[in-house]
Amino acid sequence: MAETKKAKVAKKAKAPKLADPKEATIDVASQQLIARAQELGIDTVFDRAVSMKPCNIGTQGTCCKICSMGPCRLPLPKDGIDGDDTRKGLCGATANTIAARNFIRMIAGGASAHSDHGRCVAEVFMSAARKETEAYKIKDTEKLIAMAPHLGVAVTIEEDGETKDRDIDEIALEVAEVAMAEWGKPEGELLYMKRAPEALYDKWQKQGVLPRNIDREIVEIMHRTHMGVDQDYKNLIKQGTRAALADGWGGSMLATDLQDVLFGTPYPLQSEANLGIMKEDHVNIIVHGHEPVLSEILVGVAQSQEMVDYAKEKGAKGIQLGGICCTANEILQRHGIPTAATFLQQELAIITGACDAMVVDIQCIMQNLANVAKCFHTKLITTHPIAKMEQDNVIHIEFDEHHALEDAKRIVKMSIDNFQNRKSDVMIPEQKATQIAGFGVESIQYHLGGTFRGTYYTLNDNIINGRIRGIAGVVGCNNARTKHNDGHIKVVKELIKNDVIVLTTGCNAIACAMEGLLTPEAAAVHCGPGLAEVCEVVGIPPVLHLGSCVDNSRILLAATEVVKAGGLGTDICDLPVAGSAPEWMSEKAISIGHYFVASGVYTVFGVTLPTAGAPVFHNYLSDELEKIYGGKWDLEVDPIKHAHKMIAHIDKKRKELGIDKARERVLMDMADRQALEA
Ligand code: BF8
Repeated sequence: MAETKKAKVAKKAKAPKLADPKEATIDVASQQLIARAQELGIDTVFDRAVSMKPCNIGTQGTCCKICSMGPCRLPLPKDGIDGDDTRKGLCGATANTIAARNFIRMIAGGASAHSDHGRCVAEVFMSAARKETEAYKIKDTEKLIAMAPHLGVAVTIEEDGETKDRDIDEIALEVAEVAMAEWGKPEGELLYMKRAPEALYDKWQKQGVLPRNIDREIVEIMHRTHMGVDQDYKNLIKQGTRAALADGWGGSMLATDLQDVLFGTPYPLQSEANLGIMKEDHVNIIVHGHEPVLSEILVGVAQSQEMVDYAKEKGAKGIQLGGICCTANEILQRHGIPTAATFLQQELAIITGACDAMVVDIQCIMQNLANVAKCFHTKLITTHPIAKMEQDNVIHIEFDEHHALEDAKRIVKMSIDNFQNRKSDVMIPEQKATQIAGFGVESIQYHLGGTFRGTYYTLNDNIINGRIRGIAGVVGCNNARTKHNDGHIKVVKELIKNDVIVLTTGCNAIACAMEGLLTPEAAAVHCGPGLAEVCEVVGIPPVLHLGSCVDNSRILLAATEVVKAGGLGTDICDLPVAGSAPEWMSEKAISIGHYFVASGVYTVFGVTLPTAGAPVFHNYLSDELEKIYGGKWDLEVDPIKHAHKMIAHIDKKRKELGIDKARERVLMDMADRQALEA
């Protein structure tokens, strides 16, 4: 019988729209697994991005839902605004007020995520300093001694007219106490703000944006954006600036430093990246999230002979650990544990059918993991008291630093026991790439510092002579509204092709690793002649992996070191540098973007910015903030134009510094040189 029109319509309505794998991602491994998921009838974020469209008003930043008279929606009129902007909510809130409130609430979300992560590390640090736990010990005393003075903690004492080194345990305890106080001290300002170049610190002081403590600035955002409080977009963003600075130069920087002291400061090492790192004949344990406090212990336990033997007893050849998101970056940079996936590939790791356990902590964890895990044998284990899931197949093993080893052993054993329960065929893609990771402020100094001066002298010299045109910080997430990794890779390749060295963190770093850009060999293939020469001489990749998203603080400090080394101005905003997040999606990215801008960096985002519905506020974020801090926000969706906006800014700064001519000379060919010599 012929299908009726009604039945046809109903059938069409029911059939979910599916993503075209080749349109969804540039990564072949991901394309294969998206297709596999579709064959198995399992939806992934790529399919959901096709079937659910984003709200047009929300993306403009002009939907106000902070009270129950709304949501008040203030989209831009189709023909734009001619004359006065008369749009207002029920209370009279303008589009600028609404967009600014939403924007700084995103900063509050992002800053609190980074900073609460930092607090958790500080608590573990405190336990280690008090010797309350066997699992954690102060590992890097050199870094402890380097960070202590920035917190006002003395590393020497005067005794009998002599200067003596203080006891390291005493220093650790005092550092722990002072650091913990940074979250909630009743008066003063964040101590790390003085680590910035003096000119920048003075600017912040003059503007009145020095954060008082980390928590207060976030709470004040929630207060100011409550119904009927702050109704001036300039004043609102000023508070956003305080909170963002409290993130970058506070919570995140403390997280990075304390993690380095506890777990070791990263130095370059070799590893691999992409889903091809999983092994069919091994127990695959994937750790995912952000805080390294559990994953650090898991690494040790999974590599212990006891557990490897146990895995062999159960029929596996060994244990393969892999990471997703920033937990991946943390254990990669300190232990060389391979990276399995970026943010958007998390469901795909389970779709391989070979993921025996996925252990998650906090941030960037999709709730749909539980639904995908249900279709396979995968044990999905949540470990953090603030991050549970409602689905009943999720196991919660709450991790506590006081019984860290027992928790880690339980998790690893459970994963091994699950190896024999694999139900379906395993499909692990072949793709994986070699990566060199583990760079930081200290190792850049080692590789690109002066032999005698021990500073960033050689890096500066190469910038001044034009071999390196400038420095870009390219960071941030994936976003399912744009082709996975496409923006990341195009932006980075265009930058290095134009002799701009790239510092990377977060999911951009993972994308670059998957593309093979984190190897010294990539320089000869992808870089302009100046950068290629430097990379070859020094033996570094043109894209330096600086770690997780809290490690964006390493970029701030690297920029500060460049200022200190001299010859390139007196402030971060004088440097030929630019920032970028080509595929951002999280509130943390907005907080990071804003602390970069307020630290003097021209910062370009891809995809979208939630300010389009309030052009006056948007312009304030770019042009007006530049007048105050020297940094500005920008949006550019096209990756090549995006990179060229950054390069244009770098060239503008070179010109202001009077070093633009040097670069022209460097790029002269042999004939030009001979003509010059003649
Ligand atoms: O903190 S880059 S998707 S993993 S938020 Fe998340 Fe974004 Fe990845 Fe690291 Ni950062």
